Amino acid sequence: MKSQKSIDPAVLELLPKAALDGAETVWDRHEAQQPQCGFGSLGVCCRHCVQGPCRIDPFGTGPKKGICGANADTIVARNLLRQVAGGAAAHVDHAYEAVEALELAANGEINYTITDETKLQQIARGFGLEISGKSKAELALEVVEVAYADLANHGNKPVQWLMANAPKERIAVWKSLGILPRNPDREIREAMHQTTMGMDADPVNLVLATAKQGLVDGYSGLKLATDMQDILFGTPTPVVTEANLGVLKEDYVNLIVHGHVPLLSEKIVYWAGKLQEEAILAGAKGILVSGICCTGNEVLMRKGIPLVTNFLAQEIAIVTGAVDTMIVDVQCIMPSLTQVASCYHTEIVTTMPIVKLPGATHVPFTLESADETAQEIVRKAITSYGRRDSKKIKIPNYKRKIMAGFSVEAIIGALSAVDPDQPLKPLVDNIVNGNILGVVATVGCNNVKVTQDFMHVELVKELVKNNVLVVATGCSAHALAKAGLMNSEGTETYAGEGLKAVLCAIGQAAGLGAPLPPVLHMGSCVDNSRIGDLVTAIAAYLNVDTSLLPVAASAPELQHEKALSIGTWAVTMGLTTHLGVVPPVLGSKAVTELLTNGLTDVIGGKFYVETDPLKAAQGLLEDIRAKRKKLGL
Ligand code: BF8
Ligand code: SF4
Repeated sequence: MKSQKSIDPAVLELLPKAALDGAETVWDRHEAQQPQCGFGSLGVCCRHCVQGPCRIDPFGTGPKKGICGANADTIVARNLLRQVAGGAAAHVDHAYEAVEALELAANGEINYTITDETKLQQIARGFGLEISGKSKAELALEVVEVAYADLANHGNKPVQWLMANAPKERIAVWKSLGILPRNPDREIREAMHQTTMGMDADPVNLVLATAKQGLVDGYSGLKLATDMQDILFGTPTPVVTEANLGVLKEDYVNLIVHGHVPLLSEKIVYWAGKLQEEAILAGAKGILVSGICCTGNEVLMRKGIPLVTNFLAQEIAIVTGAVDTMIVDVQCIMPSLTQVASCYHTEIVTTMPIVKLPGATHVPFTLESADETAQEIVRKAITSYGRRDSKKIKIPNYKRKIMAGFSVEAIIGALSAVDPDQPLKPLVDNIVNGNILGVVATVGCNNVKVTQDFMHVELVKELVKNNVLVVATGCSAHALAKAGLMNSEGTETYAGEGLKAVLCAIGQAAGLGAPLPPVLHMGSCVDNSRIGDLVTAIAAYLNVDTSLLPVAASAPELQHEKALSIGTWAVTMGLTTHLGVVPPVLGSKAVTELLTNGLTDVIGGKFYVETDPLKAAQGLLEDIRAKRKKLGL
């Protein structure tokens, strides 16, 4: 399977066209990079000072120390800490922008509304804020103040977003390990400091600092971002749409939103709706907005916008020749997009001051000018439609129906139809009676080192066959959507008998007239916080520590630093966390041992690396069965 580029038939159909059109893809560049550097792959290369670069010879008789004396353990652990801090920085920065947006919206300074007052109140209550007698705006400003207080915390008080939301048993564990984060910005700065030349050389201390970054990511990144975005744009409820390149329509203006932040894409969706007439005047049947990567997930979850494709096929979307404009915000945007676009009529529009691509059109996005910017971009797409070359258009006829929008609130809503007083009871009862063996969250990316979507899909098919309920986010969710695992037919085809019975019963009770899908789409990568909330709620309901639950996580095809930080957070939550791609740590036996075993006694969770999907499924099933046994199930 390794030699095949993708299991996605739409991608396979377009790859020869890319070659014909002269569009170089990620797979071409991956091939040109072979063989990739062994030192880098093992994590034993250091460039943290200008005496370097230094590299450790992991097998032979070459150097075992860098020029300063740092050994493989130090170098590997330092590199990992920097990567995880990099991922956390991306998520905290994302969250920060959402906090600012809520503040400006509450002050009436921008044209964004506070959509979900119930969520706002629920979050405010979590901080012990008084609700009664306050307007939405007043309460929002108080919540914003709490968020800013975390980001401006000068003392040693732990991050409030964590203290109010994390399970208390977990907080006790993190406190005893001395890894409770204080101010997210300070912790990220500290990680940079701790890993610079002449600092920490102790792999245990460095790995614990990495765990702390996981908590920064989980609570000041993921959780904070999701909370702010739900207040502003609404908490998702079930939606039905379609996924894969076949959602593009030849006779429509195709505008793709790509990136991560919904602040602009929400406005694009709104204005695309308003400006349909202009598209019709330009000769199209209308405007179709569709999404790639996590901003695609954001507008899917809240607005039912179809998914085009996931990370690895972002270039391939352009190869259809039918994409008029692709607008990007932040993260996971391949710099190659403009080169691919230059083979077609497609215009790439960058919007953020920290993401500019040579060859793209830059339309600066600010919250204050969001409506004008969105209109300008939609009109650009309409103009771009007029430049199409019909001979170059080929839209593969592959798409799958999907049901998404499974926020925790939506899941509880569906379960309430079975038991309104104790909504979690039907879920927990079915875990106890074995209809549901356990729950696995599959998250994260595509990675060109793996046949696109293969790990996600094969792993998950095996899990659901064995009655594991799967929840998914990010590009994993895209992969499973494209493979037909996010609709009722997927339940009929793939779910084991016990799981099927539960999904049918809940689907009927909730009035869907069909079973719930075997994989529940819980959103973007920052929405991994929703999975954290679900796990926290189940643990609280049962009054046990999260590390005891028959729950695991998996990033089958991870590529991004963000996926490493999310995975680290999952481990700190006490979960066994599978990685389907080997992270660059094997150059240190000590660090590898700490991550996959040594820390388990103290933290409860561990990384589990397995590159074969069926073996990985067996490993996760064993882990879940062992946890069930411990609970007496
Ligand atoms: O934040 S899963 S490739 S798109 S990093 Fe990127 Fe990975 Fe996709 Fe979403 Ni998450
Ligand atoms: Fe080499 Fe040490 Fe400098 Fe790293 S910090 S580049 S190991 S001298």
